[in-house]
Formats: sequence, structure tokens, C-alpha cells
Amino acid sequence: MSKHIIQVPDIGGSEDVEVIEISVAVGDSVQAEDTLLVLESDKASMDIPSPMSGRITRLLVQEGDKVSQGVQIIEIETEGEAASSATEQPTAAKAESTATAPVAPAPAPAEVSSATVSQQRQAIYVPDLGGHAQVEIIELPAKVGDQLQAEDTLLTLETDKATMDIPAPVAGELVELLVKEGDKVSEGDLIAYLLTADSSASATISSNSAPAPAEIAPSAPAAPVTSAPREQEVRVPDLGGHSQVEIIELAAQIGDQLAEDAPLITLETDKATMDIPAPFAGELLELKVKVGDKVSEGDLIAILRTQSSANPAPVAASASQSSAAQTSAPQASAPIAAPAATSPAAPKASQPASSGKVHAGPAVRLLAREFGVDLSLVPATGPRGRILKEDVQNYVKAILQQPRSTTPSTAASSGAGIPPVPVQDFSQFGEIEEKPMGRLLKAGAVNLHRSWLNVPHVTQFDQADITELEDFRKSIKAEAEKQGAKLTPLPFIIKACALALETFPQFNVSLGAEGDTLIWKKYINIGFAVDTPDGLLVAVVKDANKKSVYQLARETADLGARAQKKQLKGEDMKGSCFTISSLGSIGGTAFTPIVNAPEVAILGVSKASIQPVWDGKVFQPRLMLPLSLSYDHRAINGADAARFTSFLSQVLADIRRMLL
Ligand code: CAO
Repeated sequence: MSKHIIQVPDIGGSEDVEVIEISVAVGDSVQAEDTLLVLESDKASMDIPSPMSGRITRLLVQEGDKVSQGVQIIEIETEGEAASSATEQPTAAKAESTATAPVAPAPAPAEVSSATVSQQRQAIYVPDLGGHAQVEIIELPAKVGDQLQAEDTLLTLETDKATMDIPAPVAGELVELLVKEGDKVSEGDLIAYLLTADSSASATISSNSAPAPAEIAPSAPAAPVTSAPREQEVRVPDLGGHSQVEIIELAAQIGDQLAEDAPLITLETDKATMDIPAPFAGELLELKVKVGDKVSEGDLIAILRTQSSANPAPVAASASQSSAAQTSAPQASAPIAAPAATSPAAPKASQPASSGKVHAGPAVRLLAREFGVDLSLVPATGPRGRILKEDVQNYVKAILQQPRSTTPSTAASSGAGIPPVPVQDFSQFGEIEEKPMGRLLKAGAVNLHRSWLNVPHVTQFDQADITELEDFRKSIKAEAEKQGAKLTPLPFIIKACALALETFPQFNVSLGAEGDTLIWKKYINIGFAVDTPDGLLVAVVKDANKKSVYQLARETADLGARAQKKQLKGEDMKGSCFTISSLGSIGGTAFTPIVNAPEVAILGVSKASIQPVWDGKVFQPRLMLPLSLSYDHRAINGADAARFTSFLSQVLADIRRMLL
């Protein structure tokens, strides 16, 4: 029996990596390669496998500890004769599925005694590149000294159409790297030496075990040009034996004039991304696929209208590059490439320009996809405008550090993309006192800001002659009071608005979530703004169209009073279809109220005043009520807004019309 202290192996230079899981307990029997514990850095999680079979006798770390290479983690008792308390390192950490790290097959079980480890220096060559030669190395993710797992990316190549990873064909230490970024390589070029722990595995290394060749379909034959346009199909070319390959990006849009070889769509296998370019120049008439579709050789992708009367034979675009890396090692690695985070429904501005190709390696694309980052928006710092992982990370950091303006928040913030108002030290100009905004004020600020930014506002102004209405109101005021109703102009205005909403139902809608539908409401609830010492509230009169003026007067007085006393319940403030903001008791001649989104219109009411109105013969003194109707121009057109306020004016000028 002997005891062995197991240490953290080489974990790719990472330090202070957190132990997130201890997979064994004291007394457990483990086999070589069984996971002892799991580490997690900000880049990857790694299993630390046992280098030997035995029984766990001591745990030297606990979950949450931070460890680095060489830290003692576990004591194992074995049946063998090895020296007691020898310290052992697992041969390598096993990178698990993570954001970027491929999952590698477990290394061959490490023998306890170093004497039994047969190490061999293995030459690594560039595999068949599908007929491409002199392909540029754009990234060298591995450094000399790194312990690589089979399938770890050794280097990334980029043609003008695609990026592809060249993985390590076996596990081992990278002892020599014979190329650098910017070098151009072809099939068979010697690129690196790995020190492998298992000679039997390494013996098979050759260019044959590297990624399988990508078969490149012939480009469209040159066709004689004629003036007659014709529609030609574009089909998926030979994908190097791959089928059902996912479309991760549509690089062109219907109506685009494409040059020959301009990217049409981008596909992604588990190892590489590849562009399918237009095989000939022409206008993109139809796209038969969408992001997320899976395609195979021969599938119809698009219809192009070309000027060429070419032989319709060029059915397949040429895959500009396919680097389906079929290695002899198990296909356990994580997907490498990722699309820019765009979707067909995304606003055009956020999609990569069809002409402007994003240069990014598969690992960077994966990272971007995981964070939902549109790579076309990421400033590139790599050679030839290539986007590096750090670029994506910096972009995400920058976004996170921006004030949140599009998500609900308790603070009124600046708008997306709008430069914030500079912060000033007002105390330099005089005495100041900074106090927190009240809850109601903050909530109001956020709601108003959100509506202001989201809704394209237009305000329609009008005036209603309420001379007769006011005479009538005053004449029945006392009677109304006996019935418990304080009769101000507001209940009449609510009644008139309810009738206007019945007559113009396009004002009683909300935009659907995607902005391409309208939700028509069959009920008429009218909100009205109440000014309270703590801020603005909107109380809601339900089914206003079904209530009498007296009922409306009682209800608005009750809601207004309760609002002042902070006694409104949640349901008193919900479900409004249209809002009235009346400043009539205060003053003003007109204002532009902000639509109470998701409603699509709001009526501002200012103070009525006597105005000279021409009756055809003379000016008459009339009591005119200013109306300001703000509306969401996405849902309502200006002519309807003018009709709506004209209707309101007519009804308020002669309330008998409410009976009609
Ligand atoms: N023109 C002239 N006089 C008006 C008027 C108008 N448009 N509207 C109301 N008045 C008169 C009323 O008739 C009443 O006078 P009498 O007692 O002589 O009849 C007096 O002004 C006071 O009315 P009121 O304010 O008590 O009642 P109301 O029904 O008009 O309003 C309410 C109720 C809750 C809407 C109001 O108190 C209020 O809070 N308004 C502010 C709304 C607001 O802040 N809007 C801005 C939102 S955006 O920031």
C-alpha cells in the first residue's frame, strides 16, 4: 500500500482557478481518469482526472478554494509499491464543454511512475486544405509549453471566404511552433511538434489524421453575357462530405445586387465556418433559406437574376472553403464557429452589411453567439480587421457599463446611443442640496422616458367651443352635487372621448409585440392624469362608454381624491386604453402630452378661455377649450387625428350629439 498526493496539473497557465466541484469523497475508490474535481476559470471548466486507481484517503481542498498548478488536492492510497507520500500530477486537465474550450478525449491513463511514460516528439503537418494553398494563419491560440488535448485548436487559417481551425490530432505538450501569425501555409507544411505521452497514439500522426479535405465544387463556369436577364438557381455546393449543415448567417438580402463571389450565406459545421458565395453576379430575387436551416449539397438556396444568359448549369455555388475537420480523434469538441448574433427579424441596421464581411475565427464567432453579440458592431483590433476574442469581450464590457436605458429601471437614464448629459458640479454656482427622487417620481420618469424614446409622437391641436356646455354644466352643478357628483368639464370630456373611441376604433389599439400587428380593444377604459404631491398618477375609469356623466363625475372625483391620499389600488391604475391629461384648472393654452404607451393616443386639455370667434358676420365671444391630441404615428395617421379632434370639438360644442 502506498499513498500519493495528487497535485493540480498544468492548467494552461491559469492561476487561482476556483474549485467548483469535488467529485469524490474520502473512502471512494477511483479508477485512473475518474474525475477528482472540477475547476472553473472565467474561460473554461476543467475536470481534474485521477492519474491512478486507488482509494481516496484525504481531501486537501474544498469547494470554493482557488488553486494553481502544483497545489496539492487529494491523497490517494494505492495497492502498489511506490514510495509513500510521493506527489503526483494528473497528466492533464480535461477541458469540458465550455464557451470556447473543446472537449477533448481523456488522455491515456497516466502511469504513476514517470519511468513508464513513453514520450515522443511528434511532427504536426498542415492537413489537406481542400485544394487551397498558401492560406494565411490568422490566429495561434496555443503557445509553446501548453498541454493540448486532441482536438484543441492549434492554429486558425483564413482564406478570403472562410476561417478554419486546425486542431491538434493528439494530446500532448506543444514543444515547438514553427509558424507565426501572418504566415501562409499549404498542405503538408510542418507546423509544430508535440510531445506526446503515448507513443502508440502518436505513431499515427500524419497529415492523414488531420482534418479531412474539403471538396470544393467548381465555380460557376464563365458564361457569355447577353442583355437578357434570366433567373438562375443557386444551390449548395459539395460540402466535403458534410450534410445538414446549419446556416448561421444570411449575408445578403432580397434586392441586393451581388457581385460574383459575394457572400450569400454562411454555414457552420462543428469545426469551421464557410461562406457560400454567389456563383455569378446578379440581383438576389429570392432567398429560399433562413438562419438556422440545415442544408446539404444540392439544396436550393436562392434565385438570382443575372444579366447573363449563361448555361443554367451552374447550380451550385462553390463553397469557398470547407474545413470539416474529420480527425481520427473522437469528435468531442465543442462547436467552433458561431454566427454574428443577427436574426432575419433584427433591424437592418444591426445586421452585418452584406458587402462588409466580418473577419472572425470560429472561436470568436462562438463567443459572440453565446453573448448575442452582432459581430458587425464589434470594433476589430486584429490583423487585417479581424475580430479577436478580446474585442468581443471588450465590446460586451462596454455595453454592460453603459447606462441601462432600454430595460425597465428605477432610474431615468439616457437613451440608447444618445450621449449622456454631462454631469456638472452645481455647487460651484451656489448652494445646493441633492435629495433622492420619490418612488412615484422615478417610476413616472422611467415610463415617460420609455414612451418618449419608443413612440414617434405627433400632436394635433384643436379648440372646442364649450360655451353651451359650460352654461349647461353650471346650470345643473347644484343638482349634480345633490347626487354626489362634482360636475367639472372632465366627465363631459371623458364621455366625449369614449364616444370618439367608439367612432374611431383605430385610436383604441396597441401595437403587437413585434410591431407588425395591432391589438384592437373591444372595451373602452379611459385613464386620467392626477397631479399629486408625490408625482403623477393615472387613474382609470373602466367602461367609460357605458357610464353617465354623473357616474363619471362621481368616479373621477373619488379616484382623484384617493390618488391624492395614496389610496389607489393596483386595479384602479390598470387597463387604460386612452388617457386624458387635463391642466384646465391650472392654465396654459396648449401642450404636447406624452403618449401613455402602450396606448396610442393621449388628449391634453388646457384652460378654456373666451375667444373671439367669427360667426360669418361678426366676432362672437365664445368659451374655447384647447385640445392637444398626441398620438403614436406608427398606429395613427394625421388625417385620422384631425378627424378625431374635430369630432371631439363637435360633440363638446353640442353635447346633444352624444345621443345620436
Ligand atoms: N378650463 C377651465 N376651467 C377648468 C377646466 C378647463 N379645461 N378644467 C377644469 N376647470 C375648472 C373646473 O371647472 C373647476 O372649477 P369649478 O369648481 O368652478 O367648476 C376647477 O377648474 C378645478 O377643477 P378640478 O381640478 O378640481 O377638477 P377637474 O375635474 O378639472 O380635474 C384632475 C381633476 C384630477 C384631472 C385634476 O385635479 C388634476 O390633477 N389635473 C392635473 C393633471 C396633470 O397633472 N396633467 C399633467 C400630466 S403630464 O405632466
